Amino acid sequence: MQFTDTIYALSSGALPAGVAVIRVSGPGAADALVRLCGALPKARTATLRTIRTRNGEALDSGLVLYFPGPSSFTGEDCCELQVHGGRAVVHAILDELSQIDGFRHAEAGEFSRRAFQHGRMDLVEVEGLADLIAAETEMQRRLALEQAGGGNSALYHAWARRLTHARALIEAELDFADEDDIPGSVSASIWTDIAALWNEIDAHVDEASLAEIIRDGLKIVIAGEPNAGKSSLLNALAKRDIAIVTEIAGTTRDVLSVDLSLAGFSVKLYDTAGLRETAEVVEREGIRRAREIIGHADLILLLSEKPGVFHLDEPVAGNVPVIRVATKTDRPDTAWAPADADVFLSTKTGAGVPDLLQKLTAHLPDLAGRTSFAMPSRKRHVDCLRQASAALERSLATEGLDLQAEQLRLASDALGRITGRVDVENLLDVIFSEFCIGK
Ligand SMILES: Nc1nc2c(ncn2[C@@H]2O[C@H](COP(=O)(O)OP(=O)(O)OP(=O)(O)O)[C@@H](O)[C@H]2O)c(=O)[nH]1
Ligand SMILES: [Mg+2]
Repeated sequence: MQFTDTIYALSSGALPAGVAVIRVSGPGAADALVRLCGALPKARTATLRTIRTRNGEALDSGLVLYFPGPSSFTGEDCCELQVHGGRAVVHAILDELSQIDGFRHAEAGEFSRRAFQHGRMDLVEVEGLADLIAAETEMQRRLALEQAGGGNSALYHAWARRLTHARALIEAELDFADEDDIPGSVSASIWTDIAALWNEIDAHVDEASLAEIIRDGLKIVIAGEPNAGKSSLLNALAKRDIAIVTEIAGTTRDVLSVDLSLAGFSVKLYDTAGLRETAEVVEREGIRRAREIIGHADLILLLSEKPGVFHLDEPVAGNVPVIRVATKTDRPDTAWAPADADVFLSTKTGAGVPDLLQKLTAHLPDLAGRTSFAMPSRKRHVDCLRQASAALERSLATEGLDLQAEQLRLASDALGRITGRVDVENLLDVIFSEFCIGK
């Protein structure tokens, strides 16, 4: 695909900044450099130049780079201007670019979209790049980097190649079925591999929940009776006064949440309304919301200020761990025995908070020693992988080579949709709109 217009945008972060990077891509990129900075600099070499208006007035000086297509980020001729990150400097340069015929400001994600359309990145890599830009924790970075660097794509391509091989063998067998000297069932050997592939895809899909925890964070819900000290704990862990704390039982009504980073993982911590029977309308709605979020928790911190009342009426999925937390242990009037709770803490003195953090960390996925982070990180991937898996299952259960081959083709198409080799036009707007301008 050939674009006739040239796009430009500020690709670095908010102004003012030490340096701002303005990116240009399209057929006019080289001409723009000559017009703004004099002769075209050597390809892919940072060169110090004065950037001028067409009347010769200096706007700034900075490093300019020229990346001739097709081996550039977008696959087109590109250039980058690394200038002083002042608002007026950047606006003056963007304004100068806007005066050039065929030039326009880029839309969100448009550089990446051009890269995809010129075959420089596939869809999984594009999504990985969006995640890498958004990554806030170490694990998110590793997950996104694997994907942006082509780790997942390589896996899907390898699977697609195995399917192509299998389909070729079946075609051969169908073509020569009438000839007696062709040994029967050339294709028999492929079904062992298809069964193995089916298992591999299912094992890969099983990792989606891990990827979800890495990407979206582990959901930890603080629950318990009114006044147990739930909001105080949220504030203590967040190290900020997020939730209102009072001595009145029933203070918290809405579900509040805060994002924390714990041992490289993203954690979403929720504070909820204290659970009790009440006729008060607002509090009842708060308790309904609390129950709802408890139902979605990956881990529950059940708080109580006195022994013997760790009680949760809510249905909790069988495998969701519940940590019993004794609160307000600084108060001399309550006697706790070691077996009464899993963690003993006081947000007033800070005692027990490190122990709680340690126990939380123990519930995070163990990724030590893991070398590959190729996991399906989006629902879109999981949906396609499930379709591929279902088609493989049908191929193994179906009688008749041509019907089986048709199922293998469906599996292959489903894999192709993940990377964007197969009909994804309708998806592109959704995927690229996740990007900000300049990416
Ligand atoms: N002594 C002592 N008091 C605490 C501690 N933690 C909380 N409190 C007090 O207990 C009261 C209730 O605290 P909150 O954090 O609002 O309790 P909550 O569980 O969020 O209460 P609801 O939102 O009403 O369900 C407040 O007066 C806090 O100051 C603690 O570690 N020690
Ligand atoms: Mg509260």
